[in-house]
Amino acid sequence: MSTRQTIAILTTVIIALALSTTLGGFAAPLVFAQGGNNVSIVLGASTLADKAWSPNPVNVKVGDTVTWTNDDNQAHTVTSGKGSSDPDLGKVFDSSPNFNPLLAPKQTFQHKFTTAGEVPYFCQLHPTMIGKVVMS
Ligand SMILES: [Cu+2]
Repeated sequence: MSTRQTIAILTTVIIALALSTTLGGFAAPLVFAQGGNNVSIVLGASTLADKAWSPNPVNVKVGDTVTWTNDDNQAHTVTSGKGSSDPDLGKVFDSSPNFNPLLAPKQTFQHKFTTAGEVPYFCQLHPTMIGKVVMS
């Protein structure tokens, strides 16, 4: 093998390593962002109306999973629908069918969204806590 060939091979290897490192560096935040559809139920949520959820609305891609975490110090529900009298209450998702189990502090609830569109949701215990998931 000539010195020139050796240098060419080494250069290729170095470029490949540099690329994989760069791509790896990009891939990590992308994966994090994809899994980052997290919604916090904020402290004092019961009186905060549409500020009870953060972020609100939450924008996701079809196929994404949203994780709600109860960061408040009292129980809540994460229930699709526009309110207690909505005939579609809980049809898309409901952390707490018939209020059981309630989403206690520190607990999480997850739902995977499979169709584009908007889904309003609220808390059955505090129906003024209103939120929205927007899927694109
Ligand atoms: Cu609540």
